[in-house]
Formats: sequence, C-alpha cells, structure tokens
Amino acid sequence: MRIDVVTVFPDYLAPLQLSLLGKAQEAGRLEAHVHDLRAFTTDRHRSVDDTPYGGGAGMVMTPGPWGAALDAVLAQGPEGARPRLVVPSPAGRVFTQDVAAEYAADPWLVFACGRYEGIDARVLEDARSRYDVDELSIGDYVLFGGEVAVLVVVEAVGRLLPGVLGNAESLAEESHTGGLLEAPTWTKPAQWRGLGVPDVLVSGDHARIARWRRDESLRRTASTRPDLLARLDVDGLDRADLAV
Ligand code: 6GU
Repeated sequence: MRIDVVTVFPDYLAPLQLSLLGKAQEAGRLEAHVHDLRAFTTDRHRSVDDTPYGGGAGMVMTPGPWGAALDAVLAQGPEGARPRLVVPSPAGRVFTQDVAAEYAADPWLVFACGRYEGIDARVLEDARSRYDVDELSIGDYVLFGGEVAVLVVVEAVGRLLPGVLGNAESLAEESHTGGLLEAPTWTKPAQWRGLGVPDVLVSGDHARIARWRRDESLRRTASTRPDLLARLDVDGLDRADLAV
C-alpha cells in the first residue's frame, strides 16, 4: 500500500517511521510519503490560509497550494491510478474498524491534513474528478488539525495489511472484530500483590476457557458499550450467550 500525507506540520507524522509501521515499511508492505504543503506555495510569505468569506472566526486554508499539492502527489503514483483522498474532519463520517478494513484493501491512500477552520470547499470539489474523496472523523471531539487523526487511521489500517502483524489470530479475537469488546487478560506471576488469576484460565479446559472469555466479553460490552450490544446480529449469538 502507498500512503501520502500532505500537511503543514511534516514533523507531526514522524511516528509513521516507528515500531510496527516502520517495520511494515522496511518489509515493503507499506510505503509512506509525507509532503509539506508550504512547498506548494508561490508567495513570499509561503502563506496557506486567509480570512473566511462571509466572516467568522479563524482562518481557512486557501485552494492554490492544495490544488498544486494534490496534482503533484497524483503524478507520483502509478499512471491512471485513482487514489482515495482521506480528509480528516470532525464533520466527516466516523472512523471504525469496518472503515479500517475497507481502507486496508485500497492500494493507495492520500491524506489531506487541514488546520485552522478547514480547507476551501473548492479543493475537494475539484479533487473529486481524480480522487475518491472521503471526509473522515475519528470521534466526536475537536482537534487542532488532521495530523493526529492520520496517525490513528494509518496505525489501524497498517496492522491489517497482510504480513504486518505476526499473529493472524490476534486479529480475529480482538475487540471490535465481531462487535464485542475483548475479555480482560492475565499473565505470570500467578500471584501479584495478593491478587490471583481466575481459576478457569489455569484449568486447561479449552472449551470452558473459550466460554468464560465469551461471557466476560458479553458482560463487559453490556456494561461499558451497550450501543455495541444493541447492534449485535442476534443470529450470531448462541443459547449460552443469551443466558449471560
Ligand atoms: Cl479527523 N480532524 C479534526 N481536526 N478534528 C477531529 C477529527 C479529525 N476527528 C475528530 N475531531
């Protein structure tokens, strides 16, 4: 997968090179390019924003540098390819594990990080002729800009790429695949600060352990995320689930 990020704060994206994402790049599963929007300005002050038409607080990012940057990024990829343009915005559709899985199947994602009060609306209108444009929010709160949201999305997507996560089972069992939160976990030592480990987990009875974990998942989801429980597909539940 190829990823391009256009931002006025390239340093903010440094974590893309670290840890598992850095390893994914070394292994050739992921190729990330960060572009400084100011490199596409043409005025002496390298300005990227101006006051909003119609008035109001704050500044709006001007279309000129954005148009040039998105043209340049498009020219760097494979000829004729149509990338997805992801625009982080609190006004976008909400990012979930399903959206991460959808993006993980894409060959090319381009992220346009807005700052201030957003980007002149004509930039996305114009980009739709060459990009599949997706405005995306990572939750119901407001950030200064899209950079941190890009890190969130790239990490969630990157770990779904084939060969990035060592253990495919950990993908299958984790929270939000299957709509339930994961059960709590324990490791050695068996006693710590006077606290032990649930007996069932040291019983060696794998069927009982699986049932116990599923019950804990259901209880945890019911207590902290009743909204997720309400969305569960009833056909996917068994008799024991319904008894919890
Ligand atoms: Cl994606 N961007 C900004 N600026 N604020 C946000 C957000 C994104 N998601 C939630 N709040």
